[in-house]
This record gives sequence, structure tokens and C-alpha cells, in this order.
Amino acid sequence: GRLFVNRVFHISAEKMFDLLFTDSNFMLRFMDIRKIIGASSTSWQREASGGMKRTLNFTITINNPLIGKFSTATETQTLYKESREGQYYMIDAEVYTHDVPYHDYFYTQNRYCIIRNSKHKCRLRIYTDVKYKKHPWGLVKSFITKNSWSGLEDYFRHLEAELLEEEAELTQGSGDA
Ligand code: YK8
Repeated sequence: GRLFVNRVFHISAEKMFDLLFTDSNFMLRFMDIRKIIGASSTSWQREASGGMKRTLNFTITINNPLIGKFSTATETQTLYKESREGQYYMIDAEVYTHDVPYHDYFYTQNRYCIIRNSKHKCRLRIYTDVKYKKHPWGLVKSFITKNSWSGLEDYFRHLEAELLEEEAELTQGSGDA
């Protein structure tokens, strides 16, 4: 896997969770800029295992000339039971893109860790892995991997940049810098 984001933000852990994992204005705006359309999500539901789960469905716009322009996607997020409100959150997100070539071969697993650093600060880490459900041919596999990493890198760079913007807005005039 790869670590795409590893940074301390001047945003509380609780706020970071709200920004990324609820239907926040931040996420709505970010999806809008990324041309992620028709998003719908379930609410967080308690699982027998003690964790929580929610499912998102949306359509992504792809700017890769080799692939179609759109794909529907399903993202299942699991909040681990070891998470502690305001302190530590670990979320695994499995993302299936249903309409890209070879979509039945792979999915993406994103792991988000939000760790309280102080009252108003947290560290955000995002790890990503491309997982295979079937064994593709070497050439196909490298094609999938290469295209996935570049799309993911672009997405998470952009997410990090937007979080920095949000941080600047939130800390402006708050006096607790
Ligand atoms: C979520 C992983 C792969 C996919 C894409 C397709 C490669 C096809 C390979 C062929 C377009 C929001 C990505 C990046 C689309 C976007 C997905 C996002 C960023 C050519 C063989 C969507 C997180 C996420 C996970 C997986 C990403 C796809 O919240 O390259």
C-alpha cells in the first residue's frame, strides 16, 4: 500500500471525523469540485462486531481518455470499535468502481486514521491499497495498478489541499492558534 496523507491539522479529531465522514458541507463541496455526482449515503449503523458501518453510492467523473467518462461506485466505510470519540478514529473504506474496465478484478481499500494531538489538533493518515479479487494477467495488472495509483494520488492530494483551506478558514480569528 501507500501512505498518501500524513499530516497534523489545526482541526480537532472530532471535527475532522465530521468533515470527512458525515454529510458535511465540506464533503458536499469537495464532491462537487471533483464532479462526484448523485451521492447518497446511509447513516452510521452499529454492527454486531461493535463497529459501525455506512455505505455510499455515487458516480465519479473520470478524466482518463482510456476509460469511459463516468463510473458508478460503492464505498463501504467501517468505523472500528477500537475508535474513541474525540481521541482516535480508524475507518476502512472499500471502494468498488462498477463501470471501469476490469472492474470485476479489483477494488480499492483506503484506511483513514484520525488521532487527537491536542484539543484543537489532530493527525490524519490515509493509506491506500489496490486489492485483487481475481488474478489478472501481468500486463492487465500493471495497467490497473498504474491507473489506480495515479487517480488516487490526484484525489488525495486534492483532498489534503482542501483540508488545508478548511483549516485556514476555521482557525481564522479563533484565537487558539
Ligand atoms: C472515494 C481507483 C481506480 C479508479 C480509476 C480507474 C482505473 C481503471 C483501471 C483500468 C479511475 C472517491 C479511481 C481512481 C476512481 C476514483 C476512486 C475514488 C477516489 C484502466 C484498468 C473515489 C475514494 C476513491 C477510491 C478509488 C478511486 C478509484 O471516496 O483510476
